[in-house]
Amino acid sequence: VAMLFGRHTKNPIRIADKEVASWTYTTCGYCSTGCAIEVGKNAQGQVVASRGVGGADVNRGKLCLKGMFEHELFEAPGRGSEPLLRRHRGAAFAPIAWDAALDHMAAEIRRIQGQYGRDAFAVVSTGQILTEEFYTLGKLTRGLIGTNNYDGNTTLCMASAVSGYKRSFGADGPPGCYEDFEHTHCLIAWGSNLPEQHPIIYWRLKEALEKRKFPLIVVDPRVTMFAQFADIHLPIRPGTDVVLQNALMHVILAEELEDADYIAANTTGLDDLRAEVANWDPTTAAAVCGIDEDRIRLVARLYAKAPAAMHIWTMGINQSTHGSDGVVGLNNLALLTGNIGKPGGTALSITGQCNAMGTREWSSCSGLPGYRALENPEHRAEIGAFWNVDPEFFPKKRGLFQTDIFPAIETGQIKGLWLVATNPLTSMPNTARIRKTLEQLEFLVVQDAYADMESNQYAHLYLPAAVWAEKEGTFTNTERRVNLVRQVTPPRAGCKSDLDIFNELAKRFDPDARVRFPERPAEVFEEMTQLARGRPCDLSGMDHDLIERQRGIQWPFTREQRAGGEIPPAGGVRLYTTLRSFHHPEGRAKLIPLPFVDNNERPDAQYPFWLNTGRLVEHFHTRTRTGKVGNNNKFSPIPFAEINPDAAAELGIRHQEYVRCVSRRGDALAMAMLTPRVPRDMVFIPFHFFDCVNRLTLGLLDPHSRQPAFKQAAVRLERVADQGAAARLCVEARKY
Ligand SMILES: Nc1nc2c(c(=O)[nH]1)N[C@H]1C(S)=C(S)[C@@H](COP(=O)(O)OP(=O)(O)OC[C@H]3O[C@@H](n4cnc5c(=O)[nH]c(N)nc54)[C@H](O)[C@@H]3O)O[C@H]1N2
Ligand SMILES: Nc1nc2c(c(=O)[nH]1)N[C@H]1C(S)=C(S)[C@@H](COP(=O)(O)OP(=O)(O)OC[C@H]3O[C@@H](n4cnc5c(=O)[nH]c(N)nc54)[C@H](O)[C@@H]3O)O[C@H]1N2
Ligand code: SF4
Ligand SMILES: [Mo]
Repeated sequence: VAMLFGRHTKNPIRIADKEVASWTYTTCGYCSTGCAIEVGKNAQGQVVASRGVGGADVNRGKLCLKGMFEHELFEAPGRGSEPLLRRHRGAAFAPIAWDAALDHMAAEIRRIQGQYGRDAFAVVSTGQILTEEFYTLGKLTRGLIGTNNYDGNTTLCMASAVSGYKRSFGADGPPGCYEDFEHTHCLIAWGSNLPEQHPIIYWRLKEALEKRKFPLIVVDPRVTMFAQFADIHLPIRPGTDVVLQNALMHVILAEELEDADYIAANTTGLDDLRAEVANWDPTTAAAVCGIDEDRIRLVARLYAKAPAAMHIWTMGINQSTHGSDGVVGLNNLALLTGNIGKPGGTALSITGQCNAMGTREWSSCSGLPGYRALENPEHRAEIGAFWNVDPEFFPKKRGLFQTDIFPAIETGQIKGLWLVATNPLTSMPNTARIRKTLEQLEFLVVQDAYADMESNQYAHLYLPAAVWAEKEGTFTNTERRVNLVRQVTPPRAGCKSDLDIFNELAKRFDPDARVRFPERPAEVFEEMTQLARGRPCDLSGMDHDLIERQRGIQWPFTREQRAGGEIPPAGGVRLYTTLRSFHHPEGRAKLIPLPFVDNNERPDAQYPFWLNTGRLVEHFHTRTRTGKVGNNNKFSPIPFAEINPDAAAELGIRHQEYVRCVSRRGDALAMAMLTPRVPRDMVFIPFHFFDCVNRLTLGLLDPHSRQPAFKQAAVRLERVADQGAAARLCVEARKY
């Protein structure tokens, strides 16, 4: 036995000494968990290591495998090193100096706006740059360039959560926090694969569960890692979460399990909600959502009878034609049972990208900074005065969403596009269509840390940006915690920080410097604190140094709190903790009825499988970063499709053979991974790979949030006769 197990020699494993001479505090730039990281440099100034920060409340010293190797991305292959210009479509890129590049860009923006109107130039940004950069881009776009077609990739991601929070509570902003795990008595997780996508939030949950047992219920059509850890797994039929929510509310109201006092004091709309959910008795609902009726009753009782109960959710809810409704449904459930604003009682949207919150709060994408609205004349006047811009220059309502900007390029309404840190040629639904759309642009600028990202194939101008901790500034995480990214190393030679790029461009639109554009991130933050006062996302008590000392501070944290000597996180642990503190009239939240319309593309004889898409723990999005980090990429260097073994047997598809997946939009090759994780009528393909699953997706849009239903489409599977050719296509097509 000793020969078979354990080490064969007594030599201890030695971890190579990285000879770190100094550590710099920063915050992870991948997911929205918001882990505090220290990056180590050796005596020669080389970046050699990352480690979790022990004193940081979020991660308490831990990191997931993306954070652990994050320092490797500074020098990863594919980084840009100089601006590149293509004189005409199809021409090769040629280097161009920064000044000339930015002059050319400003001239092209002016030409397009002059020729076709101000809104013919669109800006699509991201959830992955610093808040100070978002704020500056917003000032440039709203205050100087003046296009209303300005949005972010967050429309692919958090738009439904934003929309749902606004409809229910009157404002955006997740009301809960990770600490709620320590107080809750029942947790329902909807369409979230927490152990893979937010490993450190999952670790916080698991720690809470080890101290005190409470039921964990996971709603997901796949048997994810999270579902495997759950007490109850509800394998819902894709796209029908709203039906399950209505049935849960039906049971709660029928059995009088609601919190009548809370409802009377804090909400409006109970009668209309009651009338709608009356239609959704568990028997009726079970036939639509595929969850056994007794299970529905059991879960409703567990949830409503718990002294404090919470929901968390991610893309299984948001990325749906009922995304916004699904969020409202979770808010309804929480309001009916008085589970908002109390420890362990909340509806906490788990955010996606590291700074998806920062863009919601400060980028002016859908409005004006500090959660202000273009539709509100006072907000326009206030920001106009503060920026020294004529308020009449601002549009009076928000322009196109990101998912409507691309069709507007097709129709010729938009002629120029600036992509900042987003890669739609891989991440949008139906990428063959996106390819044709990008081809139509008169001028496309790609501003990205990596020159080899796919959308750059269609760029006229490429601007190489600094990445992550080559810059300084803040990110806001899922629980509204503002944390600091300190500059660890200067921008790679030839690259500029996004902030510097925005500031340089601002000079070209405002030669007299009428509008102030501070150069240092800390000064930009200081300016933001002035606009934050009195807003829901008030962070006026914060500054960069205090944020670093506290290892992140949750908003709201006001100047008054700081002056009064309150130490963070005194301010913003939870929102809506007091009577009628919502943002709708009278401080009441709205209970909103949710009729269900089944409008997805669904499996049929020709395309018999549901196509489900999502992520893997080792990769981040379109792999511009994790694809280059050996310790991430090695786990899944090529695309694969999870297929149920019974379905595969019927089609004669063997494990690890290549298969062709076909939808009404196109086809894609992937390796078959036979697993009972997916039901017999479903295929799951991660979306990290270029020219793969998003060639197949349909992406019907949610009517409120305009977010695509990335997780519902129909496909068929075909055996591939020539396995060698398929392997070559799959392997060789991957750049990394
Ligand atoms: N490792 C890693 N972590 C990440 C990211 C990454 O790329 N890699 N990206 C970050 C970002 S931007 C985001 S948005 C988050 C996303 O985090 P998650 O939303 O947790 O990840 P996904 O894999 O997209 O989808 C979650 C689950 O939704 C399920 N689902 C599909 N259809 C339905 C449905 O109809 N109903 C329900 N209830 N569930 C359904 C899928 O089966 C899947 O398991 O992750 C963040 N964290
Ligand atoms: N089928 C399917 N498709 C999906 C999803 C799904 O679940 N299924 N999820 C959707 C979701 S939730 C999201 S969030 C999107 C993500 O979609 P994208 O935003 O298109 O994906 P990323 O790969 O994160 O693109 C970010 C880009 O920013 C660059 N970058 C990183 N840091 C910096 C920086 O500091 N400055 C600059 N200028 N560039 C930088 C990266 O190199 C990368 O090219 O994908 C969506 N697409
Ligand atoms: S959990 Fe998210 S924030 Fe934390 S180390 Fe991993 S990727 Fe970074
Ligand atoms: Mo996302």
